[in-house]
Amino acid sequence: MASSILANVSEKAKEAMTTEKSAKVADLSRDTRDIHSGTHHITSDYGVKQINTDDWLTIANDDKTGPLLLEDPFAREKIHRFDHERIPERVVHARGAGAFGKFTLFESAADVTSAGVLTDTSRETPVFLRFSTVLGSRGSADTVRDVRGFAVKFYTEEGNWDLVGNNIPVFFIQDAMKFPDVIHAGKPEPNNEVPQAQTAHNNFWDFQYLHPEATHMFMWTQSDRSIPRSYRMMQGFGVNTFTLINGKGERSFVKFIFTPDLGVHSFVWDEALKLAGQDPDFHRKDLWEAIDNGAFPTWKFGVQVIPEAEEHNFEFDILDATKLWPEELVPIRYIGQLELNRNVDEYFTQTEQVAFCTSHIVPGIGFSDDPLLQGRNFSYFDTQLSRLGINWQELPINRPVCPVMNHNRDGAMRHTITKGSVNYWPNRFEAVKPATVQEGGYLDYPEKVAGIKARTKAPKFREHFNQAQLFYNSMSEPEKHHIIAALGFELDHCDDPVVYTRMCERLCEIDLSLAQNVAELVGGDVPQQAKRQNHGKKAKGLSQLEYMPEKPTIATRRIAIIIADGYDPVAYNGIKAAITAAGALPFTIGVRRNTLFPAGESKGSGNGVVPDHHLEGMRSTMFDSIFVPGGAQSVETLRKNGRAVHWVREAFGHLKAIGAVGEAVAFVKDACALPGLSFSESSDVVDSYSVVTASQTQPNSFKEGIQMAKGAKDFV
Ligand code: HDE
Repeated sequence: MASSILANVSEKAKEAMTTEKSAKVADLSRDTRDIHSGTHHITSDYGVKQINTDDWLTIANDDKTGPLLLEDPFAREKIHRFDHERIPERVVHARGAGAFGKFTLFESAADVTSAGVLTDTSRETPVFLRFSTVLGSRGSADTVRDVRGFAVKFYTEEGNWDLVGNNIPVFFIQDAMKFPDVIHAGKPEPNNEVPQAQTAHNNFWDFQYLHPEATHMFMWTQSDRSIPRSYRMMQGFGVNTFTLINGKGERSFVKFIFTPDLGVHSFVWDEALKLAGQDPDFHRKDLWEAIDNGAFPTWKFGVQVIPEAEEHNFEFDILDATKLWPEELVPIRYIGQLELNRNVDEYFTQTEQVAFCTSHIVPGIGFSDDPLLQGRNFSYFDTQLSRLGINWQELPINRPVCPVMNHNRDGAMRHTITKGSVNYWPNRFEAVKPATVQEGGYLDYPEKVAGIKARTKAPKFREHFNQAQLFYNSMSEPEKHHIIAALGFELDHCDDPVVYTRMCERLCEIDLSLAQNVAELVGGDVPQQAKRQNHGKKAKGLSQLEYMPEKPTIATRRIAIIIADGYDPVAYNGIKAAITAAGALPFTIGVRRNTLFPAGESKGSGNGVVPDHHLEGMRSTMFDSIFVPGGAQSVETLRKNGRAVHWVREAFGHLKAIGAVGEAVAFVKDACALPGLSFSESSDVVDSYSVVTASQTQPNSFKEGIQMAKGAKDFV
């Protein structure tokens, strides 16, 4: 890792991590052992010290190795433990990355809820957040096109509140009963288990067509939202409609939203595709490194609230999870902040064993009759039983930080020892009794329910296209292009004409030019007429261009500086200082990882730089931007190096900011030259939301560094 300003922060961060313990981290320390503290000997699980853990007990002769003895308890234990290391992976969201953090409030929401976590501004509530992809197996790649999970466990003083959200505000289906179908259709096909972690196949798109309610959501998944640059740069949405109940017993409907302070940013598709092979752990590492470096990611936490009396005032049903609540109609009220500030100590016991349940709510928060939520409330507890067993809530990562006491008992692997002679209520000792509401007991909202038992939904659930149009209309031009290209890619992978032809017809219900463009690309019938008039309306907050950080920043971005022997040391040191001063991460990429020497110096001079990586070890895709310092000899070497040229050209193709000084300016121009495209035209092409150009964002500190670099007037 390159040295950077963050290296200093890192020490502070690490100190904070060890000294400042949240209630949850303190709680976990009861079950934590540290292999680095003190001197330990290897023991068996039953505590006996072992003298040899490499050789199975055998009957040996001087010149002959004999059969192994089954009697060897150490060898058997080691193998048994290994044989059973795996537990079933999650049926969806199998691949994930998690971290600890805290939730704080800057405004009380006491007018709408009595929940302590949403009203007490003096509290710091510990949280654990697990990000995930949905479709891939545990070993699949991070950067695939997919929805991302955003599951937050709030360890509140009144019990655990699990807000199990996604980075997209709506869902494919309206009723939980269809969940197995949508997931089966998206997962690998059953005959050959192909493809892995992809929606680009016949079954997925077959399902999308046959379920018009999925239309709005698939437009989101075909947008840049489903290829985020980082877990730190995406929004989180509770998706379902929950309720809030205030101290006066009044109920409102609510949606929960997290918006990242770093802004919402995405890859371009070609980057995401390549990274899936070049660095399948890209997002996992990105999160880990940021936290480890003290660059703690933060999100603003907001609520959209609709008073109970206004439930039916909208043209959509507010309990339909395929619809969002446009901000123009229901503004977001940001009331809190979520910060991630501590990496896990062990992946399995924390990130893998963490288990969320939408049914876990605390006083002041309730469910609604959203049919997707109601089904989820059943499903999550159920899935933990097969993944972790009935006592899953006792696992250190899952147990609450407030007292837990009840008459639930036994079950496989029960851990808690409860003393006393009764395990039922009521009992003659009045031991362990229900709480009153005043004592903090959960009061179910007395909702009046009446109706006919039937498999049906309210009429507004039958409209599926208005918000798909709203979403498409609200995109900027580049975002629209990306959606067309994404649909073009996905449907190109469908070889059944029924699937792609029908899908082109479906697109015609959203927008004629969208349908025409995609149909041209994938070989569908190019429609001449819209099947449904586009209403032309737009809404706030849907285009991710609206989520640039308040103060544009390149902090935590990865910038590669490419050099060979004979590089210009002034330019090199200048740009490195500038990048560091802006809080970004400079990585020196050399033609080799052995020391490289600046202009005028050679081996033995004692000067030079040891690159972090060499050109073959990394790819431009792993960096947000690249910079090439001058130095005649260095630039000449790079010109002759196909990989170096490819780095520059590829970064240019991904619309990244490319910097160069001195001799390197001509090299960069030549490497990027495309027939028919002059450099001055192309230099204006900046994917402003996937890459923030350094010069735009930190003029002062950046300029200072640049001024140190020779040839600043030629800076590209
Ligand atoms: Fe999930 N979902 N889901 N889901 N979901 C699971 O629970 C389910 C839905 C989400 O990091 C499972 O513990 C049903 C919407 C996340 O551990 C399972 C329905 C949203 C995670 C399950 C949905 C989500 C899960 C699998 C349709 C966004 C990962 C493992 C009604 C709001 C949590 C597990 C983690 C995981 C069921 C739809 C988000 C099987 C039945 C909508 C982030 O219980």
